[in-house]
Amino acid sequence: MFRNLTVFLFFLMPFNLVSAAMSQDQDKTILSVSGKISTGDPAEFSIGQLEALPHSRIETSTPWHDGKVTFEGVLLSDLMNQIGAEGENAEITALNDYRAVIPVSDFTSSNPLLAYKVNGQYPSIRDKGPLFIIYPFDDYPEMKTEIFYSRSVWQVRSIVIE
Ligand SMILES: Nc1nc2c(c(=O)[nH]1)N[C@H]1C(S)=C(S)[C@@H](COP(=O)(O)O)O[C@H]1N2
Ligand SMILES: [Mo]
Repeated sequence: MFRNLTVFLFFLMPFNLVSAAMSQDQDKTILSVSGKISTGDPAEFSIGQLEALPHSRIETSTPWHDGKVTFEGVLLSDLMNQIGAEGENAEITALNDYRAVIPVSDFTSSNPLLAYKVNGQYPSIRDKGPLFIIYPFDDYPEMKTEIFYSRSVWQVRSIVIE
């Protein structure tokens, strides 16, 4: 009857453990935003909290994927509005300590997305997840330059508004 062992084990687990196992990743803090923001500092977000913000989608090719890719997430402009960010630059740090500084003006002029889904899936760290900053390269071919590639930070961990 239970072809899938995971499904079978879920039926054996008490309900609270089942919901913990299912929501664990959704509720874990994966992003911290600090600096010149008007909400609690740092503002921390789980995937679930990011999904509660306005949702946007970008379809584009990138130097890191084959063919067109669909990214879903929150526009950095919407995220900045949400936390009342007022600064000149956003310093982005990745899990591997890679850092890039993005002028905040990019957020309204170039519509970069903080993506938590790639082709409908939550990307693992191995697949450059859980958060990937992506620009709509195909809509703005002039952004297909090293400057915007270097701002396309994957495995984003934290943002500091300066
Ligand atoms: N997390 C993370 N994001 C990153 C980088 C990095 O080293 N780590 N390199 C950046 C730079 S400088 C560029 S040009 C591109 C590099 O992509 P490539 O390694 O596929 O050439 O990704 C950007 N995003
Ligand atoms: Mo680069």
